[in-house]
Amino acid sequence: MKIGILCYPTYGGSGIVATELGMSLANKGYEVHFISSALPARLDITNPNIFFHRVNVQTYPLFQYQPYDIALSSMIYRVVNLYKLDLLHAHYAIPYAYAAFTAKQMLKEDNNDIPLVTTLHGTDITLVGQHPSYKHAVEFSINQSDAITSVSESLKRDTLQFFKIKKEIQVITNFIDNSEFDECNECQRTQFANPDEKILIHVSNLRPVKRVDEVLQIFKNVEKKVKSKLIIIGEGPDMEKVNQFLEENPELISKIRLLGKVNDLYRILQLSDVFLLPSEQESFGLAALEAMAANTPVISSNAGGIPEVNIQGETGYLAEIGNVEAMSNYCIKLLSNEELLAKMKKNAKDQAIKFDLKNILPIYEEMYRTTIENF
Ligand code: GMT
Repeated sequence: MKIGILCYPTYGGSGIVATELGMSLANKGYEVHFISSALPARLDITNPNIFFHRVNVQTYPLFQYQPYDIALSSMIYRVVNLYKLDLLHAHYAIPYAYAAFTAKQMLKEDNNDIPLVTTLHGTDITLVGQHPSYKHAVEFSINQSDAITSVSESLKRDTLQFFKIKKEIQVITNFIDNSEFDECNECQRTQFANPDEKILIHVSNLRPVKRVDEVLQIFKNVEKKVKSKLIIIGEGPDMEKVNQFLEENPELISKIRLLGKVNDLYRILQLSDVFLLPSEQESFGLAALEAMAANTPVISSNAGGIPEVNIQGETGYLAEIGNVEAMSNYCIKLLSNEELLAKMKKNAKDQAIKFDLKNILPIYEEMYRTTIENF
């Protein structure tokens, strides 16, 4: 089977899921074509079954906004024709499902239409997609897809609540490849903390929805009771809030490490004792699942799909969005009790194993097969 994957190339969760899915399919012998504005961050282009097609946007001074979506649909049309693809898989309605619909119209002119699967990841539904500038186009392109999947039950409910969807939405949860988290003998905790200190970690693109100010406040509360360090991984607009916090709390400067974007994320997660995710919105929380796969329990808000991943009192603790005090207290409770921490680390790993790639990949393959059969 030849599959075209349309995705964002960034470190964001949707790009990671699309890339990991495509690479796993390629390893099983599928021919996988990535169409994106840049090489996806984790894509192994040396795999002979993987192809990458960069969307080529012509910049022209006449245009205030360069027409990316037109270039994208033209590229989809060309790749389907040239490589005789069997199926397109769009990760995000905006702009991927929308551009794929346009490409399909062009392909129909050549009697070469192709089935389209759209996977909803969250921001296109719960945040950007609801804006009147996009809403109708998002709803339209979801309805024009031949199959629709959502990464959590919560996101499916939100989609049905906010849009008039005429087709069944299949929940196929995000996944993790636990084999990438094998025992890390070279992990050096001492690089980040003294032996008597605990390590808290937060990983995100530091958008306002991630509430990094609460991460910092939780750490400030915890640090008063438990000797600890905080690692923040990622870059984004709220880095300014981090810098402001450090200015206001200079005594914490030596206790907070800002690592930016890192390549060895999994290794650093394996050194950590607790992952903080106080998000305001999270369709799934892939970052939490990655932490659990690294044996790291999660203290989070109960936003969106997080409770489907992080189980209260088992793999970590959850509190209402914005309840910094509760999240801080849970953190102190967990980090002050070695027995509890060890138990939760094990539970977190067991939960990650339930979401293993081995269990989820066959569901995607079956969905592709039935979508093509019913087309
Ligand atoms: O929120 C992010 O960090 C990025 C965002 C994206 O668009 O890639 O992530 C969304 O998709 C991920 C993969 O399905 C989910 O794990 C995240 O929860 C979801 N983010 C939101 O819903 C805010």
